[in-house]
Amino acid sequence: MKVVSAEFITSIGKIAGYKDYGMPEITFVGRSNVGKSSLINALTNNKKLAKTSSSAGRTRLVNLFLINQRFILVDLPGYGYAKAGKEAQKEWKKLIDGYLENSNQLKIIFVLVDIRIKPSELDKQMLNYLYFYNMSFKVLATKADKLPKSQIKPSLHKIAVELGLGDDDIMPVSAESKLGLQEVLDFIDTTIEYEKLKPNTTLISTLQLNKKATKSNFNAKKQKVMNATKGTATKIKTQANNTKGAQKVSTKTKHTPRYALKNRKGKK
Ligand SMILES: Nc1nc2c(ncn2[C@@H]2O[C@H](COP(=O)(O)OP(=O)(O)OP(=O)(O)O)[C@@H](O)[C@H]2O)c(=O)[nH]1
Ligand SMILES: [Mg+2]
Repeated sequence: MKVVSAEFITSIGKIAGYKDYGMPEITFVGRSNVGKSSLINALTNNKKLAKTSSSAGRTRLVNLFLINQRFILVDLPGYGYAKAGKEAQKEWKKLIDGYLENSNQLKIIFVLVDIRIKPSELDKQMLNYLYFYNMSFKVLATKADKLPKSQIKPSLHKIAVELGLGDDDIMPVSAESKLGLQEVLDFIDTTIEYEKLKPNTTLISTLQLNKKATKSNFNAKKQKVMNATKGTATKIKTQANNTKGAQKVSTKTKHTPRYALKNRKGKK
């Protein structure tokens, strides 16, 4: 399968906000910082789709992305980020569990583990949970580019033993080197019978309407700023022209939008 389009649908902060879009969902779980959001970006070839960070705890909401107008990739917050504090961890757990319990569209769960790190108790608990509820999953060993080629197989074996799986149940992937990405897409393809899926026209037109609305809001804001600064620019121009020996002021005076000034000031 080839990804030809990827768009952000929505973020959910409370599971009550979860909505069934009537399309297959493919979901990424794993400890914080393991590379879930980066993998979604690499699969869709769009570095800006999901927010990533070198520090753990970046994704705090359930984020949904519409792919090829036919299925949804779901980016979940990570688990096991101790520094986030007990309250935040509890909230994220509620959100992850709530999503797994509530989604009727969940077709595959990709459980991500770092290829260099022994799977944690939380990874094992996640797998037990998925076994218990008979959910389809596949383990992906991330950041494979961080290991020399010769160490990939032995590392996969160690992870498999730790998780009680066969070596073939784990696929190595890398958002950096792109290793395994086509295999992941093909796996999604065969599991959801991609060819048989029809585009969800209601969702697509809602997203297009939202996009248009955002664009026109932006244009209206821009116009307002231009109008507000117009007077100032003319005044400066007149003052400059009135000054003896003044250089000719270009009629293309650049306006600095007020919000840009505000932001810069705030950053100091
Ligand atoms: N070398 C390498 N680095 C990676 C790879 N995937 C992710 N990273 C890095 O790992 C860090 C965490 O990546 P994220 O994608 O934000 O991880 P996450 O699992 O979404 O983290 P949370 O949102 O906190 O749960 C970032 O610095 C990424 O650049 C990979 O395949 N190779
Ligand atoms: Mg993330």
